[in-house]
Amino acid sequence: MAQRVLVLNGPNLNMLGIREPQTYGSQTLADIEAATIAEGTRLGLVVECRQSNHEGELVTWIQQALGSADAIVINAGAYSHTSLAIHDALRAVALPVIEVHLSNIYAREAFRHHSHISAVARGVICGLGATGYRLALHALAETL
Ligand code: CA2
Repeated sequence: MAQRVLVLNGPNLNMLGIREPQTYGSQTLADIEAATIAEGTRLGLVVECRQSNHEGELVTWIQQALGSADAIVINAGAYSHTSLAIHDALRAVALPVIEVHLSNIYAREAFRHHSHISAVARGVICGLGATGYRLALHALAETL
């Protein structure tokens, strides 16, 4: 049976392609999601993409992934640096997680250098723009 991957994007990522193209690129979130789903299809994965500006909603979706997804790709946006709740939810469901950031968080402000997601992630991809989501699917396709 095809492996199912839940791709989660956190706060403000719905603004992609509208503001700050120098930092986050010119593609919209819809563009990135379509390319990610298409790559998943090529790899034999069923990909579902969701975005929320709300920490609790992301936590709920992570909990619901138990039984409905085989792996999670997550760009939790600024919650990566602040959210123990998302860390705890990812730890609780114990699914393979790949953390993605569009920008290179280590080349930016010091407050972006630590992510609470990384400790519960199988791998972390940052600084490669939208390509990072597709690379995350390749990593999962090889290991799931
Ligand atoms: O590089 C990433 O993917 C980030 O997760 C993006 C977050 C940031 O807080 C993290 O440190 C790194 C911010 C997402 C904001 O997205 C925007 C997109 C367009 C315009 C404004 C914000």
